[in-house]
This record gives sequence, structure tokens and C-alpha cells, in this order.
Amino acid sequence: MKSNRKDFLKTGAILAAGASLYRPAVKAAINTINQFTNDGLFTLPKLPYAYNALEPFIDMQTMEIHHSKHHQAYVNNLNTAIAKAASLKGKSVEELIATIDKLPENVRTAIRNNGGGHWNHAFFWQLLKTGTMPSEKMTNLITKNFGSIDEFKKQFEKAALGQFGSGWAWLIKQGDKLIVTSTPNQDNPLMDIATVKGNPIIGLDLWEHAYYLKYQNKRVEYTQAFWSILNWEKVEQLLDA
Ligand code: MN3
Repeated sequence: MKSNRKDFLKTGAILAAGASLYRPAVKAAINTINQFTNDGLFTLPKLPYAYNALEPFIDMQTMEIHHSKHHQAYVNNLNTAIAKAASLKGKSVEELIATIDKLPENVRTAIRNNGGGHWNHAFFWQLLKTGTMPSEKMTNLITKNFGSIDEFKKQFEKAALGQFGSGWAWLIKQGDKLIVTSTPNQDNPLMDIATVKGNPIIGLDLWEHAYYLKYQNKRVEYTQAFWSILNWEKVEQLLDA
């Protein structure tokens, strides 16, 4: 766990430099979300793999545009919003999106969309890796909650297909329970305004920009391909976080 400790120390140093000490349960496993420049601006996290690493399930061009253009735009727009509300500077994304209803009205929608967009994408990138399988512990837990891994996948795919328009499908942890849910746009289950709240341990981007070049309108095929690139090791880390 040496690298985790190093990352933790690094995060600690960043926090000591002025960011908030707020630590939601997911913090330990996803430490790329609250990285600030010296000026206190959010930064685009680097991908932990090459743009072509998820071929053939997600093509290189989609990954490159999705990360360097779409995610960058959420980060930029989030920074623009924070610049208009001095009291919010240095807060973590989790802190911002946990209190959408209390944010200054002039930046509320921008932070909901772009704070959510930044969090969701930084989370999503960490969840992707080819060639992993659920551990015995993970399999048992999913079986306990859904009956079987196949039944869980069916419910998750149903949530993904049932989300009208753009949004995300989620597996969240609510105490001891695992729940499948979905959110519109860039909302997520950490938000105070979410209908179903919890700590995400799996998330799937359902915006067409995530899959259109390769899958066009076939969200069902993209959703099924997700099982080939889901990093079960990371899911388990999130479970324990
Ligand atoms: Mn996206």
C-alpha cells in the first residue's frame, strides 16, 4: 500500500495548502478529484492509462476528446464559477456538490453541472481497466444484494437504458446496502438534490459523447461493453473506503 500512502501524503500537502479538510468516504480511493494549482484552481487529472488502453471497447479518439475536451471544459467552467463566488474557493468538489441548494444563486447551476461533471469524470476514469474480475468478496456482496452478478448487470443495464437523455448509471453504497440508480445530466448521488443518495462505487457515463463515435445510437452495446473495462479492483477499494 506504499503508493496509497504516498498519494495520501500528497493529498495532505495539497489540503494543507488551503483546500478544505472535508473527506467523504470516497476520498481515499479517488484522490485525483481535488487537485489544485497554486492559485487554487481545479486541474484536469491525468488519465492513469493511455488513450488507446481501452480499445476495442472504447476507442482512442473518443477517450482523447472525452478527456482533453469534455472533461477539461467542466474543469474550466467550474473554475469560472468559483471565481464569481470568493467564499467557495478552496472547497472540495464533494463539499460544493453536497450543498447545491445553499450555493449562491449566481453560480448554483454552473457548479451543479460542472462540479458534477468534474467529479463524475475524474471518478469514471479511475474505474476503467481491461482484464479484471470481481473478487470472491465482491461476488458474495453483489450476490447478497442482487441475487447474482448477472442479475446485478441486468439491473444496471436497465437503469442505463432507462435514463432518458444524458446522465449516469450508478452502483452506490448506502450503509451495508448496494443500490443501482441513475441521475440526469451531471448530477450524482453525492448531491444533496439527488433523489437516491449514497457513495458511488460504479458509475457509467451515458452521454452520447462517451460512445457515439463507436456505438452511434446503440447505448445497449456500449453498456454491455462496459463490463469488459470495469476495474473491479478499484470498485472493491471504493467499497472499503
Ligand atoms: Mn462524459
